[in-house]
Amino acid sequence: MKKSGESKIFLIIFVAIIILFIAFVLAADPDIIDSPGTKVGNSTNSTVTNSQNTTITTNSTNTNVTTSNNTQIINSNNTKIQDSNQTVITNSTNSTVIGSNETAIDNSKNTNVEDSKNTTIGNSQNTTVISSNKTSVDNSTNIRIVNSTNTTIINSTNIQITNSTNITVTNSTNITINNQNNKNVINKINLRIDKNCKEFIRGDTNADGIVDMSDGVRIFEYLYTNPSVSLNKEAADVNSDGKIDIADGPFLLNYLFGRGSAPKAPFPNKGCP
Ligand SMILES: [Ca+2]
Ligand SMILES: [Ca+2]
Repeated sequence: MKKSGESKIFLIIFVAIIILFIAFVLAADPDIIDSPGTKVGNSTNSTVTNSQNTTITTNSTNTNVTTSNNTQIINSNNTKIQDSNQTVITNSTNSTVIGSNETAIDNSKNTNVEDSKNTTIGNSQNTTVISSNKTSVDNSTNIRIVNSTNTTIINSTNIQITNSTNITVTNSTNITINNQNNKNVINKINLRIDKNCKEFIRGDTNADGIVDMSDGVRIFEYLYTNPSVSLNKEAADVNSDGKIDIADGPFLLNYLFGRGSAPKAPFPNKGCP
């Protein structure tokens, strides 16, 4: 009798272990395929495929979403969204969005968007957008836009834009734009446009950092007595008409004596034209 009782206990423990194991596997690795309206919370390694209206919530990590619509990712880490539509990512870190349409990212960190279109990023940090079209960034910091078109940036700081076209920047600071086309920059502050130019101050023809009489004299010297004298030729086009000639020296002197208008940018601070 004793032996039979022990066997029963062992059997119950064995079955309990199997049930716990199955429960653990289901909880740890939910696979959601072709399933509408699924909610997943506190999970790891979830895969969502061909599904609609999926919500991944609260403290989930390593979630993969592929070819799905209307997915919400909240308070999650390491989420990958691919070939999906209408994805919302909120309060999350380390999210990657590839080949997707209509992605909204809010209050998140370390987000990468690639080959995607119609992406909206708000209140976020450390965002990279590559080869994407129609990206809007609002109230965010540390943004990199590369090889992208139709990007709008508002109220943001620390922005690098490279090889991108059709950019509108409004009320933003610390922006670096490299090799861009069709830029449209409004209310710019601390804007630096790098076209491989050496920064200069218009009028500072001897490049000593100060615009004064000696710069006017240097123009006359270059034009009339010593053409080999050191002269910053971009700075010497003081009236910005595209050439250095008899008009530039008097233009500068008139300004210095308070009789004429100031040179056009870059002036009085260093910059590129
Ligand atoms: Ca000077
Ligand atoms: Ca000129």
